[in-house]
Amino acid sequence: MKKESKSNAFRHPLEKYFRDGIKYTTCPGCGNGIVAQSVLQGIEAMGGNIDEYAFVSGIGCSGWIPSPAFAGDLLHVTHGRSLPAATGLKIALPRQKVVVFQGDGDLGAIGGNHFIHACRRNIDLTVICVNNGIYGMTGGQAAPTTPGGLKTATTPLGNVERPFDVSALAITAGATFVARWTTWHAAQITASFRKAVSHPGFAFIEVISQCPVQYGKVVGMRNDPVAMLAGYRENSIPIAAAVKLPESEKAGKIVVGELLCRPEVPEFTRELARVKREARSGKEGARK
Ligand SMILES: Cc1ncc(C[n+]2csc(CCOP(=O)(O)OP(=O)(O)O)c2C)c(N)n1
Repeated sequence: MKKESKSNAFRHPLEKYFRDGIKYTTCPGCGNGIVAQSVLQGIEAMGGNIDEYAFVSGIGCSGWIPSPAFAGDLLHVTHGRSLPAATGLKIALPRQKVVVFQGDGDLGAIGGNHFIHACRRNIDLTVICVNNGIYGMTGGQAAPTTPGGLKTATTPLGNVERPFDVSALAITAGATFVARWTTWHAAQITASFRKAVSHPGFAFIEVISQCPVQYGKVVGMRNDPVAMLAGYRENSIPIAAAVKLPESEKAGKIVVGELLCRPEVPEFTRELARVKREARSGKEGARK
């Protein structure tokens, strides 16, 4: 980890988690900065030792949240493949806290198959899906999370597909910790992140996040992150209230909160270690 600067000049309290000389790259108003800060606040609150973590990301704007800026171990891999890379890393270094950043396209489209199987295995990873509802980095094409009817670069007449609910998909596929927030809920993201990295299994946090440039352009909020954040505040309902509401009142709303927590389900790398121990102690031979 980097040494703390001795200069008297004002330093951002989280600057120590960034590599020297690297400029953080986002469009103005992008939600990635809020996601980065929320996660680093969680790391700070848990003792601030970034060497305990390994960060993995794929290709897309969200891939630049940890890489190359965070002053910790980083893997920046091909589009959609962060979960296979993170799985290998976790198996090789089971004590490392492995944190994966994925866009909704990276996770739900090209990486969709990897996602459902990582959930099913219940491998101890923390996955943060920055869901901006579009392909941000490549010019605003429709993603599997793009709302029906939306006119995007690839759906000029309106999107005829229905979107994935990525948190519901995570729950159905077998993830054992699932939370959904928006970038309006920075403190709640931090709290969920702390819980997720301590959770013994596949922990998934969906963060609905503003892309003022691409998504903003197609919904009439071009370059207006403040309006997008205000929309998240007005349209969010906590899960405790949402379960009592009829479906008709939830239409167009974002249900936020901790959606699932099942720490009792066996975790993949621990099960793998158990099977290896049993094999070494001769139990495998006994089964033959
Ligand atoms: C194999 C492969 N297919 C397609 C691409 C082009 N590509 C790069 S990023 C991206 C999608 C980005 O969208 P998302 O994952 O939602 O992330 P965002 O940029 O919105 O954060 C695509 C299609 C690629 N780099 N590699």
